[in-house]
Amino acid sequence: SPLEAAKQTAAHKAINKHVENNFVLGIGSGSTIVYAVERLAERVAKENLEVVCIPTSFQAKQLIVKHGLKLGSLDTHPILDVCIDGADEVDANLNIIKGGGACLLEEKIIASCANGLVIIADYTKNSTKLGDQYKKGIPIEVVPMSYVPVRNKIRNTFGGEVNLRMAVAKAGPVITDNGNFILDWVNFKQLDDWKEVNTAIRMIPGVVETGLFLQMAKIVYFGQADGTIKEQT
Ligand code: DER
Repeated sequence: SPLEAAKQTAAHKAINKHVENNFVLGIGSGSTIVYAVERLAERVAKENLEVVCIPTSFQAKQLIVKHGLKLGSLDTHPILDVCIDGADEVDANLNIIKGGGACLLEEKIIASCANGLVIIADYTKNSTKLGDQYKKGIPIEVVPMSYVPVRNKIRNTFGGEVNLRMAVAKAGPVITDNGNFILDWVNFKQLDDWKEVNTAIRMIPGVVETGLFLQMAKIVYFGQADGTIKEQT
């Protein structure tokens, strides 16, 4: 499909351009990253590259192992050369919503340890203001016992609606790789400067992390349906 082709185009571009021998690279989560790991495995085999991959989720770890790539961790590699990851929406100021796959906590930690965060996405993620295109809300990871007061505080302070993310293949709420719940904050007011709101939300006791990756990416590759790539820096 054009969408899958767009994901693959962006993924291959990032791997071809941002991975060098002896690199330590963060591997993101989601569906677009699958194409990136496939291309990485090709390059490692063809060019006999030495790379260590640091996962941002159980899914990423499975991908790394499945493709026979070297698995590392922050214990042995606390500084990464690059982190490559997907996104749910990117605004005109390079503010990004991530967490559609409920992996935002480790994604943000790994991204923060990398010398550069490279985002790969299909054209549907290219937006002007957060919330224009992506309607599933800003994910917020919370400690399970706190989700009701946290939900109420966000709703009362910032407006919109806040929903506990329920699982599909499991009864009850989604449980993240770190044993937490995800709240999705929908119908929020679309802002230009998200820094203040993000900090205020993160200060609420019980909030672990938000899916707002503000000015963290150094470049975004948007794969297009016609096989070309749009870049945003
Ligand atoms: O959950 C996440 O943060 C993922 O990276 C998500 O933002 C991108 O998922 P996709 O590549 O399947 O669209």
